[in-house]
Amino acid sequence: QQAEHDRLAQEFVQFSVDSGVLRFGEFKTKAGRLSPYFFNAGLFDDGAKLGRLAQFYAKALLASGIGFDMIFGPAYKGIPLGAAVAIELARLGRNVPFAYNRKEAKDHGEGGTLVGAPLKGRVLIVDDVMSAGTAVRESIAIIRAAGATPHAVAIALDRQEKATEGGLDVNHSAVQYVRDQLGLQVCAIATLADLLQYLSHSGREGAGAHHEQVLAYRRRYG
Ligand code: OMP
Repeated sequence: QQAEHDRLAQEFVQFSVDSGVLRFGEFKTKAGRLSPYFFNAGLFDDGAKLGRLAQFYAKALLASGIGFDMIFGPAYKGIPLGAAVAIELARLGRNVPFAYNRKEAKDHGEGGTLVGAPLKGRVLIVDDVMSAGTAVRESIAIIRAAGATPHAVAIALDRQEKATEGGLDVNHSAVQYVRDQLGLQVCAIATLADLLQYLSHSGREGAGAHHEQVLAYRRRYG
């Protein structure tokens, strides 16, 4: 299972670099950290790339053995991701209900902030990236408020960073917190460790320097 994860993860990192989704440079993260790399899932920006991305999520999910009753895609980026993963899972014979939220409540028509299937049972959150873990906490609150059970999170990239609390870094990773404190299972197509592995092998120009910079970032925030 580990070998299968590693193979899929390396293929996924390569796909992300080729698609311009994973870039190297200087970026500020949501938690205010200055990062030498950034993963912008919005750049999986055509039908073929979205379809391939959904295949990676579906394979990682099936390999993880995580059980769930439905999919929730948090606004905004989780909406197309959740939809694409739901379509791919159905194609593989595992059709599950799908829902997403609006950021702004609608005051006419059907009203409310939730769209799609009613939230119930064990809910799988499909999102793009986890860094400090604040985005996933918002999804968990929405699912609980609807009376359903936040059960697992599927992400493309786990940046394996320290969580924050009240804006301050704490001494456990965001994923550890989500697993141990919030009790959710986490399935990531690739992690920071996979990215480092890729950079240490890649023949790409600048890979050596990027490897050093990402290692330094991990020493500070990992
Ligand atoms: P946390 O809420 O700190 O876990 O950050 C997750 C969010 O940060 C993602 O949903 C993205 O909006 C954004 N993000 C990326 O998309 N890619 C990255 O490489 C890093 C971040 C980030 O800002 O940490």
